[in-house]
Amino acid sequence: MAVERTLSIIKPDAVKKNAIGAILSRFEQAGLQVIAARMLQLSAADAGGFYAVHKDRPFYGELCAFMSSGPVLVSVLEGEGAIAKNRELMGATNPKDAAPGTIRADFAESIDANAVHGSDSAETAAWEIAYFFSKRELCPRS
Ligand code: RTP
Ligand code: MG
Repeated sequence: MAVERTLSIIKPDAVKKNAIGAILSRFEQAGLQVIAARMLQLSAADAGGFYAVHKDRPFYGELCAFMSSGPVLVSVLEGEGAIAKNRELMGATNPKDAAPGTIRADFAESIDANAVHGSDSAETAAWEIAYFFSKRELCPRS
């Protein structure tokens, strides 16, 4: 399987719960490496740009308000099949549907406050990584 990179966000609800370390540990235990990370407070415009793909969806306004409601941790995860592996670790979008042992099953409150974001394709991952990080901020091990 190819080595990939994916963009992860630990969302405001999980940051408020002090779960950053617990969530990053799950990525590392699954063989993914954190090759970039930054804590930041998104503005509503930052969140709106990031989730522009959803701009016509009914939940867009709430999503942008939630994502800018408190600090987040954005990171880049690298590893074999990183995009699908991260989505698997995250679990379903709605925590009610998330498999036991997934991050959303264990840390998410609701479909809105669902603890984590992960890129959904290689194309999206490249765009999302560039939204937050410059090339020189990516620190692969080799
Ligand atoms: P994410 O982009 O945050 O990783 O989540 P996802 O791929 O699992 O879900 P996506 O369809 O991309 O939706 C982005 C975020 O919007 C909120 N959402 N609300 N009320 C609703 O029906 C609804 N659907 C989606 C969720 O917080 C989701 O994570
Ligand atoms: Mg998505």
